[in-house]
Amino acid sequence: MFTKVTASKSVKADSGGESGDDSGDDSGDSGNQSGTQTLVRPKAEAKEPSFYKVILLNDDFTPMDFVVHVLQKFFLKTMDDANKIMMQVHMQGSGVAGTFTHEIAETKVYVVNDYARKSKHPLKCVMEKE
Ligand code: TYC
Repeated sequence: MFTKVTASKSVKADSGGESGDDSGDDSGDSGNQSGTQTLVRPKAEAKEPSFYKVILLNDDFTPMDFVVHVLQKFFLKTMDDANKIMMQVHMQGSGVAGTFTHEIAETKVYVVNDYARKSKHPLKCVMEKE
């Protein structure tokens, strides 16, 4: 992919009346009668997004049912998958609820922590680069 850059040699903004390079100039320096030059430079390639794990942390007080409910409500897990993830967190201390781009992971962390806090449970959710 290339970007067209027009660089003016003079301070004059427009010599008037000319649109496009119809000067018949095949010299290769891309010059024309208006004193402008068209430079072509490679455009920066689009970067692939990084992914982030959204992780639930264990605690001693949040009810298991609430964690299962959170996994279904915010991570669209089936009852079966939600139970497996909840038990993984309960037994191992943490577990992955899902993997997302940075902005989505940040939003999931925010809404889950906010929901837990408003429900008066200490459940915590964090994100970690994959
Ligand atoms: N350990 C909690 C209990 O025994 C259950 C629990 C599971 C809490 C997962 C948080 O992310 C969590 N009630």
